[in-house]
Amino acid sequence: MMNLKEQVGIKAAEFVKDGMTVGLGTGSTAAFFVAELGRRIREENLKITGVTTSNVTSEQASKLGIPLKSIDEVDSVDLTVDGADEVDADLNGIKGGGAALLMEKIVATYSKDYIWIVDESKLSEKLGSFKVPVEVVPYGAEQVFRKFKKAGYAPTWRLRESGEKWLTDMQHYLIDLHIPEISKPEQLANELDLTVGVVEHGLFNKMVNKVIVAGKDGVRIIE
Ligand code: ABF
Repeated sequence: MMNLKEQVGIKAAEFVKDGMTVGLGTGSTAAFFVAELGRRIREENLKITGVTTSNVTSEQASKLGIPLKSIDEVDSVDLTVDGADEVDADLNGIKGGGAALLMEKIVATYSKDYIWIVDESKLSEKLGSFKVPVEVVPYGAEQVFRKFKKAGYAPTWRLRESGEKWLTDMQHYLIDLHIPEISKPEQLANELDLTVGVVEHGLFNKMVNKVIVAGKDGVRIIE
């Protein structure tokens, strides 16, 4: 019996057609999607161009023989498939648990079709069970941290095992916000967008076209 993440990864690959430019997401669920594309390239001679959302995914795709281009080398992306950390009833989501939110949001922005693949544990009525990652430039990051603390967002630094601050692929820090219930994700997103020093954040509001969910009753698509 395939695990839930593998089920949705394989299901999402059914939406990939020959000749597509495909955004390859990051995380353990997206890894099953990328693996299935690798299988189809090997066994069905699928012809696609991949656009990566992280160094980790680039490594996996290269090992699988998926041809890669950067987002700036393609006109646009036909379909991006990615994981998510939490999805609410309006299909707003939180991403960035895998520290790849900036490149993921860039690729998603230039994608004609955008699919998330999740197991049902990621679904919530309202966002807030998962922290909101905020990507900040190192210079002034401490000031931003204090601003979030004053706002009551219970910020924490994303740290490496060594205890050093995590550096993203784009060489920024991550501050995680712990806000138990986010009833107005678009209002919070606007506030973060206007905070000087913030590069991007993990609130992906009104971006995704469909969410493929695997649960105990099988796989379903929410649109
Ligand atoms: C990535 O997928 C991240 O944005 C998100 O945090 C992660 C979810 O990871 P997983 O599929 O391993 O739960 O896109």
